[in-house]
Amino acid sequence: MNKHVIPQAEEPLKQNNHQDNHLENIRDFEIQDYLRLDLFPHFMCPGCGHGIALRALLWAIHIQGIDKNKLAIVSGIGCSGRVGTYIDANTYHTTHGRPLAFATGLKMARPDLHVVVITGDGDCLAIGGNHLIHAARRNLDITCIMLNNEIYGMTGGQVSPTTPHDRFTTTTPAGNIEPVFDASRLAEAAGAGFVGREVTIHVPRLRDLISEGLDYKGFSFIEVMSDCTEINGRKNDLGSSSEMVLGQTRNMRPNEYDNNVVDHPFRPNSLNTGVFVKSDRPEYGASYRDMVDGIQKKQKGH
Ligand SMILES: Cc1ncc(C[n+]2csc(CCOP(=O)(O)OP(=O)(O)O)c2C)c(N)n1
Ligand code: SF4
Ligand SMILES: [Mg+2]
Repeated sequence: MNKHVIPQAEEPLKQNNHQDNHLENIRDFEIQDYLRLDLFPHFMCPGCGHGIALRALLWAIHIQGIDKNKLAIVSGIGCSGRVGTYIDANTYHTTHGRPLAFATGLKMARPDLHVVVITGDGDCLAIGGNHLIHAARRNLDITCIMLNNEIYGMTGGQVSPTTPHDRFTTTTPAGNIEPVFDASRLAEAAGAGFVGREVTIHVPRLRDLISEGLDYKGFSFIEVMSDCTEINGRKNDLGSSSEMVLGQTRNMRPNEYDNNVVDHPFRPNSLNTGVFVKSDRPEYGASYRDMVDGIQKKQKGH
């Protein structure tokens, strides 16, 4: 497709008929159909979890049967943000911390597009934290994929709001003493209609979580526990990339085991996985359009 042309506005999105061919779509997924292969080789370090998350996202897009001409990927700055530029769709690589603000404008102007934000823990929770809170509060129909590698990867490994206690970073040379921000609980408290978390080691579970988030009509926040092998891993002796990915299973507990999780200081029972919230809150774009319709009818004297 021509990546520079954004199609004209049409009716707001309608439900996909994806349910019927769900299984077929799982099987016939070919990742290269969704990538800008002319940009390869990509920038990611070997073993980086962001690549696994990208695969899961593209697979979910395929399962949902989303037309690439109707897909807008909005990303911020960071290794996470650069991931979006490899997707063969309408891509919008914005400024650090602001992809949700750009995505909000885009979705309001073009309700016919599926708008997906790819952001990082620094991008979304530090400089962009305010935008996350308000995007969740409004419940506009955007899917936000936050790649949480617990570090500022792109800029060489500074501490982020999700860096675990005692972790060494370039800005915490004696170990991090700040408590950890729980992004999913923050999004939930702010009102996000759909919230879920998954690890990259379980690709089918991650794919299905993202797929459910894409299908949700409202603000869906999906926290992907990713790994920065090169910076975070090396500095903290976390082992090879496969050891880091396997380590995710030690820290995570599926949601259904909620009553049986092992407490961990600064991560008390909170890093479970699965769908945490799926509500029927009104979607902001639809409410806004209804309001405008009402005003216009009144002005016309109906
Ligand atoms: C306004 C502004 N401030 C700071 C930066 C520098 N900067 C670029 S990426 C980044 C952090 C990225 O971390 P994260 O969002 O977690 O993404 P990751 O690289 O870990 O995937 C920072 C601070 C910038 N580009 N713009
Ligand atoms: S620096 Fe870290 S986050 Fe960035 S590509 Fe390398 S491993 Fe991934
Ligand atoms: Mg990060």
